[in-house]
Amino acid sequence: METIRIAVEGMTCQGCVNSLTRALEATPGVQSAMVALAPPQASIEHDPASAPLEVLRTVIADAGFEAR
Ligand SMILES: [Cu+2]
Repeated sequence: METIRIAVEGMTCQGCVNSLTRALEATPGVQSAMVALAPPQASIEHDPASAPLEVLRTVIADAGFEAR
């Protein structure tokens, strides 16, 4: 497992934080996700082989946010 930190744009409230956390943690290869509003970012513990950065970016985009 590796931990990656991704800046996320578009989150405005705790509901955004919760929905993105759920989306990330439902992703195969993601062990855990810690999402924060200030600063807006996600710290994701993942297996880079099964959940590479491109996949994480797609999950964030599908949840309605934008990975920076
Ligand atoms: Cu929100």
